Amino acid sequence: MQTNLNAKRIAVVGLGLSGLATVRFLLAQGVKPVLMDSRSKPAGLEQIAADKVDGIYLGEFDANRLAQMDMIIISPGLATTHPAIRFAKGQGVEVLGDIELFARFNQKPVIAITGSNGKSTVTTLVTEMLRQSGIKAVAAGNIGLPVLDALRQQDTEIFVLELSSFQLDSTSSLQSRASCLLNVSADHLDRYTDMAAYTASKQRVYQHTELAVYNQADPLTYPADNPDNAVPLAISLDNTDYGITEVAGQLWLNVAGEPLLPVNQLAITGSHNQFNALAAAALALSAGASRKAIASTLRQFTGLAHRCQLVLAHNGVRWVNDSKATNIGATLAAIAGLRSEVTGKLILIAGGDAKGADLSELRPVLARDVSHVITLGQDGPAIAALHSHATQVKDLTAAVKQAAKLAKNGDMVLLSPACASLDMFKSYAERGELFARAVRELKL
Ligand code: UMA
Ligand code: ADP
Repeated sequence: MQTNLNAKRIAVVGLGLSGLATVRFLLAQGVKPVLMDSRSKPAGLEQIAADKVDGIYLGEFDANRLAQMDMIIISPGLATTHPAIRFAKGQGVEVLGDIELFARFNQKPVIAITGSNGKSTVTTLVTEMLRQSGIKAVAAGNIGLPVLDALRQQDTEIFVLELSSFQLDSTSSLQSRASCLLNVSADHLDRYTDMAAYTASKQRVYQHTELAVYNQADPLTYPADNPDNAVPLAISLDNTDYGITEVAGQLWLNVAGEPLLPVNQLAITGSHNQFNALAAAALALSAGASRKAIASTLRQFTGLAHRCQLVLAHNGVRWVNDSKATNIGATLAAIAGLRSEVTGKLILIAGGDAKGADLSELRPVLARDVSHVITLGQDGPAIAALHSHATQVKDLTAAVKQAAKLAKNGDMVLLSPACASLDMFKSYAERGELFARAVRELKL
């Protein structure tokens, strides 16, 4: 379904990475959009020549101006429930996101991946499995490359899209060869009214798909509504077709009912990553990847930066950067995956912006598996209150120094914040880099 954009008055609302890509796309289509951003100086605005567009409006959104549009293309960082957007919608203005626009112009097959955690890992794995099979695959969406920039790459054979709940909220006609909801755990509850609303948003990934890959161990991922009669495919570590099986006393990844490779040959660690590997294999296989390429990718891929990454082993202490753990589910997975590898104490550094989550879900695991918690950021005190050995510090450098005082031979210090970084850092990546630098300085 293509939309004729030319005769339309279009506003691009939000001028971040995806908003700017949308503007570039519209200009290439011969459309002169109106641009709006609630910030007074959105970074990157200088990339747009003011005379090429139909006006740039910064600061509070003008609902009446929005209501004069035919179409609003809204950025994922802005809720579709924003009062000015809601008002315009009520006046009959069409509101959609960059993924929806992509869907209306894209002609290539799509694999769509969402979930509270593991999206980037699975998206990267699927893309690499396809590439190693000789298929020109491009990863785009929440992983970083805006989909409308990706659309310009003419020789792409398949798009592997990482989709956030925010992106799914403003998408309605994306067709996919296969899609996957990896897991649902509390996240973004500062934007959704409750878990049911957040889950419903994640479930949208199954809307128009041929193969619905879900997590058998997580009922919230079961395709609830299946309008296009998608084939459901269950994945879990104890599933017989896509799971872990024993072959001659050794554990193997079983893919489509046949052993693919021994678990100890996987380059990524932790049971959550075994699940990610199985989900990626199912998705890649559905898009034509070979079993050989799937196995070789899984042998080579050592994981993305800032996800349970070993920064330093020094004086018998291992320092692990899991800065990408921006919600409780990710931190629980990191602790579950790493605890058995630690002979001594596990010291956790956590805290930041919890995005409205109920942090008390961490309490039993902290009590059982973590010896000391060092907390920082706006929701640090709430985490500190969950543990009898907790220290609140002013910043990450102080956290590393405090951990160095506590850690002994055999211990692990894990940065896995269970919170977004934005109260103290530009991004989770900046937080992880600062942690790694502070840790390496301990050796000097
Ligand atoms: N903002 C305003 N006013 C505006 C527009 C945006 O204050 O008028 C704020 C937003 O609230 C947000 C920030 O600016 O804090 C960026 O928002 P955006 O919608 O402009 O974001 P983009 O730069 O376009 O980046 C988005 C995704 N970001 C979000 O959804 C918040 C990126 O995912 C994605 O890589 C990019 O599009 C390309 O597709 C990042 C992310 O944090 C990694 N995603 C969240 C997550 O993974 O938890 C959902
Ligand atoms: P996302 O893109 O969804 O944020 P990532 O692959 O970047 O996911 O991983 C983010 C965090 O979630 C990391 O801290 C990682 O250790 C954890 N994680 C990865 N896969 C899973 C999973 N399947 N279940 C729970 N946690 C996971």
